Amino acid sequence: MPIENREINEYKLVIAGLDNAGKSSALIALRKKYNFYERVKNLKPTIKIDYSSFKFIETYRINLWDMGGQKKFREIYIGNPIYFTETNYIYYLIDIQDEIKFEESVKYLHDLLDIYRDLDYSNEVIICFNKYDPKFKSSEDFFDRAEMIKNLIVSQNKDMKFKFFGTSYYDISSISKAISYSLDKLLNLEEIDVGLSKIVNQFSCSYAILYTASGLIISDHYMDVMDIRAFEEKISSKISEDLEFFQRLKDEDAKIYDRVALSEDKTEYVKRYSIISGKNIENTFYIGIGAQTSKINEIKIELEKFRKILLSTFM
Ligand SMILES: Nc1nc2c(ncn2[C@@H]2O[C@H](COP(=O)(O)OP(=O)(O)OP(=O)(O)O)[C@@H](O)[C@H]2O)c(=O)[nH]1
Ligand SMILES: [Mg+2]
Repeated sequence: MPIENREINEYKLVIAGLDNAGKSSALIALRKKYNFYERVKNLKPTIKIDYSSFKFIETYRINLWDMGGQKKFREIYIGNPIYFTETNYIYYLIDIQDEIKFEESVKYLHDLLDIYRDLDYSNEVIICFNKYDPKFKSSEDFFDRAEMIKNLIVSQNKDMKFKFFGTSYYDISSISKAISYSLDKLLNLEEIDVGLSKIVNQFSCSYAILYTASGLIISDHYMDVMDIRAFEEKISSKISEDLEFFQRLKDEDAKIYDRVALSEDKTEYVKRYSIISGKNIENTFYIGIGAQTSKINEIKIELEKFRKILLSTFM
């Protein structure tokens, strides 16, 4: 079958919220992280929606709609529900630091929910209490604020389902957790996500990351909080380095499918998987893991079992 005719599944995620809620920042963090270099363009510059799109693996494309939140734009969207058709998941960001705007934010959310009701949206509405920076994690005041808004939203919209997250640009995994929630459901990645998180917990790994040959992260779990800069320095450069390494091996036709880097008591291990789908499309995946050296042999055994999960997900 010619490549052009291959079926690509398209998914639409809408990111909305008041101006200054941190939508674009969260997406920039994700973009760096997921490395979706593919295409970033403005759909309609006057209306200020940033549209970006990335191909997850060969057969899936995710389209992200970043709905600029200034009042004049909100009015336009509310008057033109067409923007929201065919949404797979709506993410609504509320700036948890900006108490003065809570009322306005809940009001805009309700306007959007009315539109989604008419469109028969049936997935969960994902609410992110954004700017919930690590330093506020143990703050009772912030917890109470979030609970208050949560109760308000749930009690006034009993016909809809909600999922709540606390997110921050200063904790990259909080953003990826929120985005993974919908991707897991849309792309059936739940088994992968659970499997990888189990490995991290069982072997106290500092990280475990599943990514593709283009460096796109499919699932990642960390022991510690990491902000976007730390992520850039550590993980992102590690991924490019490992991808280069495996590319060189491939060029030389070497049949080597893993890599170990030792440093004192820590070891970084990477394993390459090649999964051939039913349509004869080859998808290459890598799992990178950081752990104590004494645990690496057991981890290798676990990772061999992981192949089964990849096969069942991507066949
Ligand atoms: N403390 C903190 N500040 C953040 C966070 N995310 C974003 N900001 C700051 O919030 C401001 C607004 O961020 P944007 O991402 O431009 O907000 P937006 O929601 O895209 O705004 P519009 O495009 O007008 O709708 C910027 O100054 C960011 O640096 C966060 O997690 N924590
Ligand atoms: Mg923005």
